[in-house]
Formats: sequence, C-alpha cells, structure tokens
Amino acid sequence: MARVFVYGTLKKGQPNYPYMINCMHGAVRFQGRGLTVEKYPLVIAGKYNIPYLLNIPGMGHRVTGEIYAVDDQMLQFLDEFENCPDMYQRTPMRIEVVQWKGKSSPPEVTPAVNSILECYVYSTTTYQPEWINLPYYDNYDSFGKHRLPYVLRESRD
Ligand code: PCA
Repeated sequence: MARVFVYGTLKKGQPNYPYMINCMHGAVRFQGRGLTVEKYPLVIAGKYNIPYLLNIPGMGHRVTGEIYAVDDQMLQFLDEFENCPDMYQRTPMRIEVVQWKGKSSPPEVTPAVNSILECYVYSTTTYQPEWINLPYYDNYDSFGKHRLPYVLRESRD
C-alpha cells in the first residue's frame, strides 16, 4: 500500500471525491488529516478552476488535506486521472499528521498527532509562470468564497 495526501478536488465533500471512493478503481482507506510540513503555493488556475499545488517549497502556506492508503491499482488510476506526469507529478512530500483515524490498526503502528509521514502528493512543476501571481490558499474548497468552482470534466467544452 502507498500513502497519498490529497489537498484538492479529491477530498471529502469536493467534486472528485466520488472517484476516490469508487471501489472499481482499487482499494482505498482513509487514514487521517494532515498538513504539509513545507509551505507551497496552492492556486486555482485556468478556465476550469483547477487546484494546483505548485512545487515551490517555502512559498505560500502550509496546506491541509487528507491521507489515504491506496493499493497499486488505485495509484495507477489516480496517476491517469490526474494526468500524471504531464499536468501533475506524483511527488513524495513530508506531511504532518493532524488527526488519525485508522481504528483498525494497532496502537504501535498508529502515528502520533504531529508526527511526520512521507506521502505522495499530486503537485506540479509544469505550471504556467503567471500562476505564481494568483492568490494562494491553505485549505482548498471548490465552493469557497473565491467563487472559482471547479468545472467537472463532463461539463467542460
Ligand atoms: N486532485 C488532486 C490534486 C489536485 C486535485 O484536484 C488532489 O485532490 O490532491
């Protein structure tokens, strides 16, 4: 199993969450909530209002998200879904545990709150330079007051 940290449309309550919990794509287990150890610019860009974590450590904010354990099949699905490596690259990053669920795991393998885990994150180095000038967020919400709701794939022209 691999660990993935999602910060965008794949989080609970966000537009692509149904893809995350569709068991056709492989095995997924929610493990907890986390926060990037480093700061990164999280922007909403392009005409479809897509969230991107720009891979520029030290700029922007520490970003919140959710930690999932996924099997190889799900990891492959997510790579295709996120157009990796063209649009995003799946990059290992240090994530601080904010809250842990993992009820099924014994206490000795349960990471303590504030401990640091390495997780894959769909971040990008292949962004357009002007995106650096967009507002930076610390907690993505498609339905937030920025009024830049994510445009679902099936609604794009
Ligand atoms: N999906 C991935 C990357 C950005 C997005 O919308 C995620 O939620 O982490």
